[in-house]
Amino acid sequence: MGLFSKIKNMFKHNEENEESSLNVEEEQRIEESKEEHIEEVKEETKKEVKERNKEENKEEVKEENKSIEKESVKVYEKGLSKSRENFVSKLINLTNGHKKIDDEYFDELEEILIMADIGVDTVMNFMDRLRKRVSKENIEDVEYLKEVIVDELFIIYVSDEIIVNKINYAKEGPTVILFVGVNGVGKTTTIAKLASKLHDEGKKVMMVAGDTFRAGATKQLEEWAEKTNSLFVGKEEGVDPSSVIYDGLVKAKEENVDVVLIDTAGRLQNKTNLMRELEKINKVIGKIIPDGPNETLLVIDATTGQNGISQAKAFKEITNVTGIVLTKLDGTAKGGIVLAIKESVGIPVKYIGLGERKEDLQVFDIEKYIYGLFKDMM
Ligand SMILES: Nc1nc2c(ncn2[C@@H]2O[C@H](COP(=O)(O)OP(=O)(O)OP(=O)(O)O)[C@@H](O)[C@H]2O)c(=O)[nH]1
Ligand SMILES: [Mg+2]
Repeated sequence: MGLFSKIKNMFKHNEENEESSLNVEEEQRIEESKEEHIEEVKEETKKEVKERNKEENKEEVKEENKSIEKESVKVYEKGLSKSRENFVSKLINLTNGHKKIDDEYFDELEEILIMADIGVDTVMNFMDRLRKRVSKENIEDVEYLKEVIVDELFIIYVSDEIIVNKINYAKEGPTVILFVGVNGVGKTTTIAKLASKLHDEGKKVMMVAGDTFRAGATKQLEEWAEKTNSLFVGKEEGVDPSSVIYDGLVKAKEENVDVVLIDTAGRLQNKTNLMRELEKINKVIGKIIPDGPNETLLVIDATTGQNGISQAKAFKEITNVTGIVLTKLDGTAKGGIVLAIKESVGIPVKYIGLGERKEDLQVFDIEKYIYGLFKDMM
């Protein structure tokens, strides 16, 4: 089965589950009432009661996870609607306009992919592979080729690697996540969204205002800390960010914080200065948290297209970026940038921003992404 069909079935299955889960609930209720009856008759030991509670909790968590998962698919669908309308309608027009798969077809397809911000190199690679596959498998049906295209786009992302999009949480002590990126890409709001999610998971969160450069940046973060019930450490404008971070991490250890989110200023005008500053920050973090930072997340604004890719390449040179947060995907019709980042930068996209609400920050999932992008074709 092709990946196209696999993804299609996977999410279809999700929708079907919604109906059938009623029956499961009913069955469960009957089971539970039976159990209650037995309980009346039989005296149970405390241990047995405890065990059952554990099981029930597990079921509750399972149900909760299912609904979070459904919500997440919806966020992807909604957030990628601009890209989907743009990309899929072009792809459908291409299919309708061609009875045969010929050079003209490939040229048009190439243009569509480049316009979707997939990146020239990535597209060239993709076209090579597609042409080979078409000739090897003797593909003549343009309708079927649409599915092959989705399959191949998926393969670009996955290649042979295991995709590590999970945050690397510390086994012990605070997990330190450093946020870097140029002005206005969404660092601070991403920190706020993530803090709020972590708080919902029961984690104790601290925000550290390492952007001491921009007037008002500290105040802005402090307000987010209040709104998200996070601890906050910040100092006045103009002080050395490393000193704020030092104080923050000392306090985080004292207060048994689970996750520390550090905001930074992202001026790229002077690469050497930024590199020195980040080196210093990393050194200070390492002094207090030997494994820290556990993550350095580079925030990129998806609406800036190839410019964002250049930023990723530049930051990769100056510091150890462990993951990318791609914001404002909802604001672009060129959602293909996710694929370009993977191929041309080689750093995993860990989170994507699909809107301004906290729920709109999602762990990046290639299958949901492909589904969000091609739903109307499936
Ligand atoms: N539509 C949309 N807007 C977003 C998303 N992420 C962030 N934004 C908006 O982008 C704007 C800039 O966000 P900030 O978090 O202030 O960016 P920053 O990187 O901290 O900026 P500086 O502190 O100036 O360097 C804000 O208006 C956010 O609401 C997203 O995923 N979708
Ligand atoms: Mg900011």
